Amino acid sequence: MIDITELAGRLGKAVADRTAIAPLSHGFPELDLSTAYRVQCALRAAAGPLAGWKLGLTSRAKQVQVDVGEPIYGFLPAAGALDLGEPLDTNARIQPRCEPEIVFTLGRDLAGPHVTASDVLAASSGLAVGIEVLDSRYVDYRFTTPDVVADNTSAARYVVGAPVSPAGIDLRLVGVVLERNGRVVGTASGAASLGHPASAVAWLVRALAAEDEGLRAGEIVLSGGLTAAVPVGPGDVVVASVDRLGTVELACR
Ligand code: 0L1
Ligand code: MG
Repeated sequence: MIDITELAGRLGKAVADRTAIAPLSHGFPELDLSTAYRVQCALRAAAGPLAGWKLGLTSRAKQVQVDVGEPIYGFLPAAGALDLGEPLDTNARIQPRCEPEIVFTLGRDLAGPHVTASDVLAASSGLAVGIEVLDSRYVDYRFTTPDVVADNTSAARYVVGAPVSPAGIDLRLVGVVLERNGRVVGTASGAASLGHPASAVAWLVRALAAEDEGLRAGEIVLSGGLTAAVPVGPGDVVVASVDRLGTVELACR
């Protein structure tokens, strides 16, 4: 029988030791998706105040990169936020990677099993460009879907730009550019995330509804990496730009 607390403890120890571990599924081949979300839930209970949620693997580029073919979700602890201009300490991480995100801010609560992309847009008070820093606790980012769900979808840190009004922006069509040290390393459009980033958020709300949970006013949602994530190390500077939403820069030390 799987001990949820013990598995959450292994992942927490990997963070504390800054040392990647073997996928949990190697020792526990019976680890399934619902058990993995219970492990993630145990991590959430220990993570302090929540800033919001994140989608993972909503774009083909991301699914191909880690060879996992379905969307997943995780949580964003408030303590994971990087302020604008605050550098990422890569020595505090195991194997950090950065990816560009379209970030929603909820203007009101949103929950329920039938929520649509239109509902998400109507409930959102702002959109912003963000950079998510991933840091898989598994060696070389090799994992099964339950493994990565248990590991809170590789979430580590995130930085979010100033929000703009969603009015009049067709998120499917906005262009996305990811640069590292002045070179373009990824491009996409908003449609890369499940056809529409708001559809990705609607998927999240429906998934949370199955657990009697939902989004709260003021929470943010990272709607899913739009390009493959790029590895970063000391001295790197990553810039994510999204048409109509702006640009965010993250320096690494
Ligand atoms: O936020 C994401 O799309 C990442 C989900 C987990 C897979 C990965 O580590 O790249
Ligand atoms: Mg992401």
